[in-house]
Amino acid sequence: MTEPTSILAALLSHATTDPKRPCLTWEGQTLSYGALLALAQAWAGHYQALGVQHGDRVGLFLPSGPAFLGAYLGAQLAGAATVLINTQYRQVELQHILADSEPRLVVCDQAGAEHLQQLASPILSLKPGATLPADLQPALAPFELPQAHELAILAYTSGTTGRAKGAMLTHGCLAANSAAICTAWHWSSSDRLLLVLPLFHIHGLGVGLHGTLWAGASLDLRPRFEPSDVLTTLASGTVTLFFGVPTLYSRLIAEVRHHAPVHPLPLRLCVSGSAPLAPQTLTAFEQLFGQRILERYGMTETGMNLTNPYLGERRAGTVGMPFPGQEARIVDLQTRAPLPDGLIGELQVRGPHICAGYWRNLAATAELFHADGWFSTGDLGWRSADGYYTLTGRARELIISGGYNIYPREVEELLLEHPAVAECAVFGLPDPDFGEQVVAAIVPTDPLHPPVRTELEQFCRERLAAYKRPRTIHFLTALPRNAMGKVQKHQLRDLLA
Ligand code: MLC
Ligand code: AMP
Repeated sequence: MTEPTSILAALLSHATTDPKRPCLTWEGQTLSYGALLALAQAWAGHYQALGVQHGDRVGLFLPSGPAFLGAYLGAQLAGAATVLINTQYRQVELQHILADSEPRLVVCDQAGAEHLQQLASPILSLKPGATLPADLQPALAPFELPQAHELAILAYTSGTTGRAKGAMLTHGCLAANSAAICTAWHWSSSDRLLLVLPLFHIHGLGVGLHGTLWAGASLDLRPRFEPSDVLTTLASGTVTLFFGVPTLYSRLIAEVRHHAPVHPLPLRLCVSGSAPLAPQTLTAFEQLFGQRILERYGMTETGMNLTNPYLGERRAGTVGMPFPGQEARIVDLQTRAPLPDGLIGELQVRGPHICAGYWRNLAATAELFHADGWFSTGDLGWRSADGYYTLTGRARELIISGGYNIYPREVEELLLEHPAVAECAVFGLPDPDFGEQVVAAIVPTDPLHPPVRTELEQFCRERLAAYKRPRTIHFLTALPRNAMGKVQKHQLRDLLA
């Protein structure tokens, strides 16, 4: 049998051969493969009736749930690409993403509608708890499955300029990544995944949802991460897989330390990614739960790139080796020539999982997507003689807090809009819960009357996702700069750590 060329084709195949097979459990309700396909078809018909055409974009500003799945898969079935929008995004992010992607419409819930109101895009607002629009319209024409080269998702990921770029994920690259993940992790139709991560980022969507649909497996989907609920479910024997960012694992460890004793969890596999997993977390989790977490490495532009082995040594502090069918190498930062094992350089990856470039941004695409197929990740690391990759840092400035990426420049640009801020530098410092936290050093316009911290906090919160606001603010008389005038963030980090 030939492999499906899209996640939709995989869904269609499972829904046709075994329509009653359970696919999704949400708040006590189970949706079968057949029911999920019917939901996607109803959404696709509605989009068609609203004028969504092949090649259009549809924005999704929705929390997890069946409505997300229907709206997402339905848009693709109608021939449109979906623009993923984190529900925490506010003015600054929303304005940019909507102006850049020009969606035909944005699907949201009522909370989301409030934030979208002043923005130009037409919205389709769902009633609370609804999985479909109230005024559902029937389809006008039959649907065709998308082709591999067509755009499935625009996933916005920030850059050094502070302006997020839309990674163009095609149906083919998403399918190739799911196939590789399922092979590497032995994901089969008998698996059941507990998923508490949001669906608007590649971890929850591209790994969790797509892997499930690819394998014909099932998903226990939750609206959010509640440590005690997760532990109860993991201990119940009803799921076989769990995926998390490192913060989830350290919070689970903290949770049981209050409620001993603990028994080994009856799971097949726990996976961590999106941020570095501290070896101490890996060890503590294994001691408490009898599960050695498998750490993997991914990126919005590529999906999953490197993984510790399912069988074989899961080496602490490393992110393993390329997934099947993919390549990786370490290159010199300046010359981009490949480096021998053991030397630190920039990680590049290549394979059918790499996205098609950045939406309407040829310059940024040319900088990172090379003609010979290699993609420069911006992550630094080295390869051991036996093939394991270790990440050591990043070539570009980036703070990862609880698995969310924060580009300092975006926060700096916003702070500088505040009249009381003359200069500022934003950087990351270690945080016991989130791995890293956002810290701002600010030179006030009037040194005798520095701005009130809570006011700055509110200023950020209204304009950017709440997780991006500085947790700690220091007021300084000047920022340390080098001879070229460039702010020395490492000095600030040492000074303020
Ligand atoms: C929430 N808050 C955060 C935060 N998450 N602050 C900093 N960093 C974070 N990650 C803040 C909120 O703004 C709020 O502040 C307060 O914490 C409580 O909010 P909450 O919603 O109740 O938080 P919680 O449920 O505890 O969320 C923590 C979390 C969540 C770890 C579960 O952040 C999360 O789901 N992270 C995963 C993100 C993810 O999926 N990343 C993958 C990207 S893809 P206040 O003050 O407003 O109350 C990728 C590629 C790859 O990276 O390889 O996977
Ligand atoms: P995003 O742009 O949100 O997709 O985040 C991708 C970035 O997350 C990568 O470039 C890495 O810096 C980081 N990342 C993902 N997985 C890991 C991991 N296992 N260890 C360290 N960093 C990771």
